[in-house]
Order: sequence, then structure tokens, then C-alpha cells
Amino acid sequence: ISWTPIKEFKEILFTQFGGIAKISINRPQVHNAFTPLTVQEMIDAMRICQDRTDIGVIILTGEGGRAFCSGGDQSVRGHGGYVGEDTVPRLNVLELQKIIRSIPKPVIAMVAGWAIGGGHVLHVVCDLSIAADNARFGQTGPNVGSFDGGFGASYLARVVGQKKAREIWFLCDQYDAQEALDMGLVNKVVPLDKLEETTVAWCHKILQKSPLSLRMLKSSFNAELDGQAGIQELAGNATLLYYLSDEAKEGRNAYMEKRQPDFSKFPKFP
Ligand code: 2NE
Repeated sequence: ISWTPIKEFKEILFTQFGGIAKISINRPQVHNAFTPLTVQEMIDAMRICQDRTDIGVIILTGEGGRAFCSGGDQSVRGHGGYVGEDTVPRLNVLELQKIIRSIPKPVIAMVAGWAIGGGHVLHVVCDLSIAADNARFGQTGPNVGSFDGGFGASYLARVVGQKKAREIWFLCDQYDAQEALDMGLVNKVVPLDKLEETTVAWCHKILQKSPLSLRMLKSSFNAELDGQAGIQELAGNATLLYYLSDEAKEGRNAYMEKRQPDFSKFPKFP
């Protein structure tokens, strides 16, 4: 597979293969732990993916084959958050999680090796997760003085159930790929050397589907869980669909032409 660079970043690789974008954390020396800059670059890349109409699906992964992501880089954890060059402590990974959930295109976590701590939460919030047989999953917060009580707790519990989610956080055990599959934490397990090929094949299947249908489905799945913000997302998509209709265009045209709108020809569906 020949990936073409989309944009140069310092701590991630951002590439494209047809309608597939790949965002890959490039800090393998620390098992792809993230700094505020890594996260900001992933946010920028996600925004580009959202705006680009030729991109239909996004792969989130890590370089090196030994780790997806090991969470926040503890060496830059300061007083109140993770600290970058601007010396401001941040937890901007929470913003990234929200973007992964709300971007109207499927996001697939392609997990080789460690998906641990905040790195584990990143795969949890992706729409789908495909794991290599060397993948290992777990939370470490209570070991290192941290926790993620947002999606990292509540959405994890929706995925694997309350008992299992509490076990994952309270014991901080590590789970192999088969165990993750058994608890519904990942969609598929494949040999490491088939990971990218399989993920790209899934992407190609998705790219053949109706993009508006996928968009509506993603926001529908979110709406049930995300309260008013979820309904806003779903309703925004309803507005998009309505704007595509002649009925909505009649309203706009009448306003622009300074006349009364004539909605009489539009059916009142049962
Ligand atoms: C992932 C794990 C279990 C792997 O163990 P192992 O033995 O295979 O590798 P090793 O030797 O621990 O790691 C290789 C190098 O990567 C660094 C290590 O310090 C080591 O560096 P050197 O000794 O070779 O110099 N490294 C690995 N993870 C790192 C990290 N997160 N930050 C900085 N350096 C890291 C093992 O490495 C591990 O347990 N890692 C720590 C996982 C962790 O606790 N992550 C933070 C959780 S909190 C969080 O992510 C978070 C949150 O809870 C809420 C909001 C935002 C973030």
C-alpha cells in the first residue's frame, strides 16, 4: 500500500491512500505516548479529514508495530495537565476524543501492540477497532495517579458492560487481543503482518457505502448516548439533508427574490 503524505507534522504521520486517511502517532521510542503537540497535530489532521470531501474513512494508529499508544507522556505531565513548549498544562486529548466521536466519517483504530491508558481510551472512542495478535489493552490511571471519567469510563462501560469496565479500571490488568475480542472491545483480530491489509480492506468496503447513510448512522449511534450534544449532531445532519431538498430551496429562493414562498406543491408525507 502506497501512502501519500497529506501534511508534514512533527509527532504524527498524516497520509492518504485513495479515500482513506491515516493518522499515525510517530513516537515509537515511548510506545507512542502523546504530548500536547502530538494531540494538537492529531486534532489538526482530523479537521483536515473532516473538511476534505475526497476522504471517507480515517485510520488512527501508531508507528512501529509495538504500540498503538501508551497514553499521556508522563515525562511532560506537570501541574494540572501535560505541558508543551508554551508551558501551559493541557488535557487536550479530551478534545480529540470528542472530535473522533463527532467527525461524520468512520474512524477505525488499527491497533498493534500496546493500547494503554489514554491510548486505550483513544481506541475505545473510535467507531471500529481492528487488533493485531500482539495487541494488549488496559487502563493504568489508578497506578499512575490519573483517570478518565468521561468517555474513558462511561463509553467503555457501554462497549464492554459495567462490570467489565469497572474491572478494567479498578484492577489495571492487561488483556490480550483474544480477550479483547471476547469482551466486544475490538471488532477483529488478525496476524500482525495482515493488520494494515485487513484494515484497508474494511475501509474499502466502507467507501463503497452511501456516505450520507454512514454519516446519519454515526450520529444516530452517538445521539442515544450523548444527550443534547448528540441530538444536535443528528439534527445538524437532518438540516443538511433538508437543505438538499427543493422544498428548503423554495424558502431560500423566496427570501432572496423578496416574494412569499410557495410550499403548496410539496407533499405532506404520511
Ligand atoms: C505500555 C507499557 C506497559 C509497556 O511496557 P514495556 O515494558 O513493554 O515497555 P517500557 O520499557 O515500559 O517502555 C519503553 C519506553 O517507553 C517509555 C518507557 O518509559 C520506556 O522508556 P525508556 O525507559 O526506554 O527510556 N514509555 C512508555 N509509556 C510511556 C508513557 N506513557 N509516558 C512516557 N514514557 C513512556 C509501559 O510502558 C507502561 O505502563 N507505560 C505507561 C502507561 C501509562 O501509564 N500511561 C499514562 C496513563 S494516564 C493517561 O494516559 C491519561 C489519562 O488517564 C487521562 C487524561 C489524559 C491521559
